[in-house]
Amino acid sequence: MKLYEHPMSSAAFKVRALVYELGLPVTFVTVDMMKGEHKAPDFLARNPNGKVPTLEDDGFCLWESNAILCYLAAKKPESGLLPTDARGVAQVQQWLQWHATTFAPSTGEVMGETLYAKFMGRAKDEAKYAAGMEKVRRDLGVLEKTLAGREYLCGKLTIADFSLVSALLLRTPMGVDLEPFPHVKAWVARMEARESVRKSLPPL
Ligand SMILES: N[C@@H](CCC(=O)N[C@@H](CS)C(=O)NCC(=O)O)C(=O)O
Repeated sequence: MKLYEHPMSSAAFKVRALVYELGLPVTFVTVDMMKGEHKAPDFLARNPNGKVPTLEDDGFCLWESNAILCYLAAKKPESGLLPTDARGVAQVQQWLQWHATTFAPSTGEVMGETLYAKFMGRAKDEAKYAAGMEKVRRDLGVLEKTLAGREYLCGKLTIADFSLVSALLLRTPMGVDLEPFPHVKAWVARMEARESVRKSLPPL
């Protein structure tokens, strides 16, 4: 299997971490986004969105990081990272969809006005940053309530934890303070203590 990715992509990070966690035979291929490799015809043939991460497994191409997490975890059912009982699988899906529809967009707004603005050499839009940060705090409140009294989002470790924690890895340059959210802070520390996660952290 090949994973087309980029070291600074939080969407790619979670897939790298799961690959290490499961010990799967996956070759990482860095896509040079500065050179526009993700918009080249050969890449678009694998993923018409022109985005990383994209997985290729013996001619089968898959995109959307959360779908890739499901695919990889399904290859190792004994890991328990993707439950198979009705409630377990639905709960994991709940968090994956909340990530895609809610948490990734709000953290993305904050990332856009900090790291990406800096990277693109443009000024930070303070109003957009403040609006994004308000949404991030709202979402951290949801995670805080969930993680009170449990170690992982679904009780035990699942791919949902890998997916959601990815949005908080660059929290320092994003200016996100976890002090008011002690349960979230402890969960992030728990995830970052895993070798698979440490090996995948963005090079900052
Ligand atoms: N929802 C997608 C998001 C993928 C995504 O936005 N990837 C970014 C890097 S983090 C990208 O490739 N951006 C290039 C572009 O939009 O042109 C996922 O979870 O895989």
